[in-house]
Amino acid sequence: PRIEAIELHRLEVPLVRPFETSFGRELAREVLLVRVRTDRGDGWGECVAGRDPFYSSEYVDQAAAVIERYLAPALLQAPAHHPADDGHVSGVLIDDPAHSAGIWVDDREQHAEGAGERGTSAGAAASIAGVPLAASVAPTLAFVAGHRMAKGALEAAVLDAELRTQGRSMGACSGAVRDWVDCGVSVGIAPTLEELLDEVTGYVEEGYRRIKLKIKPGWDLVPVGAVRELLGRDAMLQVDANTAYTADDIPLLAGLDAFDLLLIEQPFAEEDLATHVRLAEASSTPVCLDESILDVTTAVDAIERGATSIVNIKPGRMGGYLEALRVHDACRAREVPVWCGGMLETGVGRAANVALAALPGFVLPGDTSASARYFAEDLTEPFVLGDGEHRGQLRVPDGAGTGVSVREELVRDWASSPVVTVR
Ligand code: OSB
Ligand code: MG
Repeated sequence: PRIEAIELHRLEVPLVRPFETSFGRELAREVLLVRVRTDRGDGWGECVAGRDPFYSSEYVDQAAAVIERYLAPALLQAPAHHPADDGHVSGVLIDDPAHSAGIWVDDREQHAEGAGERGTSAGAAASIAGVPLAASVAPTLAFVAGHRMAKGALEAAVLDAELRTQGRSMGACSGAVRDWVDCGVSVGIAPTLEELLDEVTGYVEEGYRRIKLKIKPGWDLVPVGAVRELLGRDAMLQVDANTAYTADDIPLLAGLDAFDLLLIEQPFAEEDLATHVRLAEASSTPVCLDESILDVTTAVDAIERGATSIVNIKPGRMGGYLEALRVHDACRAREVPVWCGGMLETGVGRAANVALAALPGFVLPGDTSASARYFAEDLTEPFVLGDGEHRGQLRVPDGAGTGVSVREELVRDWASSPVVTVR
């Protein structure tokens, strides 16, 4: 496909309950959607940047500006792409009538298909073959420093468009090994302990397989202890500090060891791997990085230094789904468990996250909760937790691209500013 226009859609979607973290309180999700229009159909991507530069230095006004001014023009001006000069995909042109046109597949995928596997013999890399346009996005945009969330939204939209033209689903072609994924839920800081316990009780009744509590100084040992008591010893429980602590808090954080947590997520600043190493040495609770993991290089570095023994993968934070696959592979090769984080995405971003969570290295439940945990109405068909053996799980979409369709009337109705089109 050839990119003909890139649209930016800004929306404000109310949350069903306020979401409070150590860095602030949100009542609505400010959503930036990117639609890539190609000569062969459209694709959608969701930017994970928040309204304010609190979780990360990126924020949504800035992401929209950098896309409009730098990134979208660069993609539109990139020379028509030929798989042969891609470097990422080397292979032969397969003329498969199942696809609307010939697609390039590399040798690895042919072997996997030939073996009747779902693309995952042990150690096989989980990259998506045959998506030269999506694979060209990161190299084309590399001239802009940083702005990973903005880049990730564009790559997601291009990948969706390209896979749709091929009739291939994101999960199946990136090496998914399961049709349903285990879901956890991220629980915000509550006004009172009683409200926290009520909220957690509700999620347990809905079937969530793991609880994550947001913590901050003054909201840590007591609420975590109370929730552990409520859940019982065997339930999966973890905490996320979103960088709210400093090295002086290491003894306090080591006190969380009493609660048998799965992990403690990002207690210290994004740049501060050294203090994470010190906590890992002082405590028995595994340290898991979120904000610090910017790409595969920082992931490997953090693992090798002992700053993280579990990794939270968010494609948007790493500049895209293809980099997220590289982080997955690097972690898997080092036997480091990963799980799929979330950024309060609508169905557009959630669909890609759920597909990612179906990969083999994702051995812990993700922050891939049902649509109803966030929104009264979702922008796509809603994600709903399963029943019976699929209690606490979401089904991996199997339609082409992300496998969900965007309800364009809602995108219009909930718009918070006019659509920007770059041609
Ligand atoms: O740190 O994981 C985080 C939401 C917004 C920004 C950062 C984080 C979160 C969450 C919620 O924890 C995850 C979700 O349910 O989408
Ligand atoms: Mg986090």
